[in-house]
Amino acid sequence: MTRILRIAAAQLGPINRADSREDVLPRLVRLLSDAADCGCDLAVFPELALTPFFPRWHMPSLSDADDFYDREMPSPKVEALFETARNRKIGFSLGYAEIADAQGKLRRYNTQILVSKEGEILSKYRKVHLPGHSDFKPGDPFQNLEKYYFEVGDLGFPVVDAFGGRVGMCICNDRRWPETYRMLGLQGVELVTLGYNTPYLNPRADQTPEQRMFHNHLCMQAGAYQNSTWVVGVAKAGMEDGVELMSGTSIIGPSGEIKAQASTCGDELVVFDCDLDQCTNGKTEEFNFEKNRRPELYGALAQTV
Ligand code: CDV
Repeated sequence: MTRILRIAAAQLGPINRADSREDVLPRLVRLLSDAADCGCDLAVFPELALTPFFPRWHMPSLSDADDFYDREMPSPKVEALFETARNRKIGFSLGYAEIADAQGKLRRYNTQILVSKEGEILSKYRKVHLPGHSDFKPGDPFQNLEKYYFEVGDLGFPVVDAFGGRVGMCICNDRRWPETYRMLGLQGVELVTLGYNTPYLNPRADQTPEQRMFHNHLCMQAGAYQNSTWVVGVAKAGMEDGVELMSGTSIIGPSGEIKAQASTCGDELVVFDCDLDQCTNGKTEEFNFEKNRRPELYGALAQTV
């Protein structure tokens, strides 16, 4: 039996602050439905796919941002997406801002879920590598307040048996850290679903847009190759409330090569038939962890910041 998964990277164009949830959800439903029309098994949406990238704004109280978060999933506002998955028999991976009630204490996470073709949540990941700062930076053209709005994820790096393979998730800045992919790779991951919101401008570094796009692909391609896994990296792109977010949505094979890539900065599906069996050679030969990794010499990796 072949293990070919037809995957849609479901890139979103900008979601502006003036866009209500009622404006946004039909765009996701349309993409999911179009992906089902293309015969896809799974559609991958970006990070914070239901809202603008609100960490760019400072709000004096965390609760001022509550409308950007979901407390339950599916919430009534998102139910139509789950219904489409069930009706059209297509899975999806979705990023959103989560408020969890942990024994009376509210905790906020940047979260991604994996949903089956039956509309069941199969796995949840909470972003570990939160970039930016927790304090307002008045001199910056926009903020990057992820450390203010979110806590570090507490679910580790789960990998589950799903869609005929081993599936893991990570979110945006996680893609720049080799530890992310290795944590997934050590669990035999064959498909990483990954959403991002990445501005072309980095207010804290002198980097050209070309360098920014190069780094975007470099880290995902390296992660794919070194762990012999498919990586589906999906942007929220375009000019969102005055900040230009990069596109570059791509489906990357276990060889590290980009197999398919977006051509716009708007809502767009990038579809590719991902053969999960192509992960096997790299895992058994060039990157055979059992034979070639030397964890006894890697102590500093887990002991040093
Ligand atoms: N959402 C993100 O995590 N974005 C970061 C930017 C802000 C540096 C990224 O790594 O793309």
